[in-house]
Amino acid sequence: MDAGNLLNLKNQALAVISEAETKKELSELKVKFLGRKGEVNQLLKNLSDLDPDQKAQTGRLLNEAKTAITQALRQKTLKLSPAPRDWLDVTAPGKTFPSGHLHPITQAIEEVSRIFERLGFTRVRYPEVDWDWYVFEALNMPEDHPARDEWETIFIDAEENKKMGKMVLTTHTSNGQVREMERAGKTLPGKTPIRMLNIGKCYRRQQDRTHTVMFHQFEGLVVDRHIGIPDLKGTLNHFAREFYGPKARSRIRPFNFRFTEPSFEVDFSCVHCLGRGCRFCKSGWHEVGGAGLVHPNVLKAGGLNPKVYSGFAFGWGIERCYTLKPGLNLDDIRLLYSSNLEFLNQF
Ligand code: FA5
Repeated sequence: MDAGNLLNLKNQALAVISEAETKKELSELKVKFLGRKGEVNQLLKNLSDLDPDQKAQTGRLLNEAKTAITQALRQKTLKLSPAPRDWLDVTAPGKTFPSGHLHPITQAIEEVSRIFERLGFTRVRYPEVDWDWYVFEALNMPEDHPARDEWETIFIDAEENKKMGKMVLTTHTSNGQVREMERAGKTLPGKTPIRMLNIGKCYRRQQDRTHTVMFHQFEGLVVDRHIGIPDLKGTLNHFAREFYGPKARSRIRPFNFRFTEPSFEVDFSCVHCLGRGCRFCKSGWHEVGGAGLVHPNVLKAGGLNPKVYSGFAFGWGIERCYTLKPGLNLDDIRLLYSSNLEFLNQF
């Protein structure tokens, strides 16, 4: 065995390996050249017959041939293996793009509007920066009347108007009452009735778990001939059932507002215990706002004759009404305006 024979063996092996077309052929070639009784091993066994110089040189050449054949076999095996294809699962759900949603209070405003629209109320919006006249004076709260103190008003640094007084950020949506009477008087002379739903932002200098500086109210105003407390009570109960569920009820308690007579505080039954009293509500009821029959002085300020017309009005906080819904149990309304997406994404 000389170096030339070894080179031949190596070249012959590399040639047939490169021409092999199947994996089966390759495994046969592996046995033929590298197997226990294969050609390379046969030659290795014969090494002991050689003299020491030849032994070293032939051994090195044999190892080189063995390495080259092994590598050629590995490469050709890879070539004959089918390339892994990109996996496409046509049944997998598609990728959805994140999309936003309406703020929970906007959703609540929509829901409240739908409930009253079905009763024939028309949604309106009146200024959120308004004259003292519409916010207080026309509502039977003359300047310096102590009742004004409860409204923790934010005043605008603007020129005063002789008749209308100072400008304020509206403390309640009741500013829409006289504005609506004026509008109805102009556009429907002699044809009042009014069924108004005024929803807007309100502002007061208050901030704690149940109060925010900016909040929303919705104001209902109905004016017609022969409107009385049963009309108010029926409307309250209808809203309670539609907004909180068929078993919900409303309750009115005597109170004092300058612009309604008589005046009431309005409660809705607790959604958890339906008025029996539980850990969540204590008394069975939650207060949401005020209501009453429109005061004759307010009708007069709106240009309507109190001997002909009567009406009822109510005004509630949207945040307050919304947080009493079943399953919400939100004990700090400031979270609604915290821009905390982890919280808001739940709605
Ligand atoms: C009023 O604002 C009257 N205008 C309601 C009214 C209308 C009475 C028509 C009669 C006829 P009051 O100040 O109680 O009333 O506020 C009503 C509701 O607004 C409260 O019960 C509460 O739900 C909500 N509210 C008041 N202040 C805040 C505040 N700072 N943050 C959040 N909600 C508030």
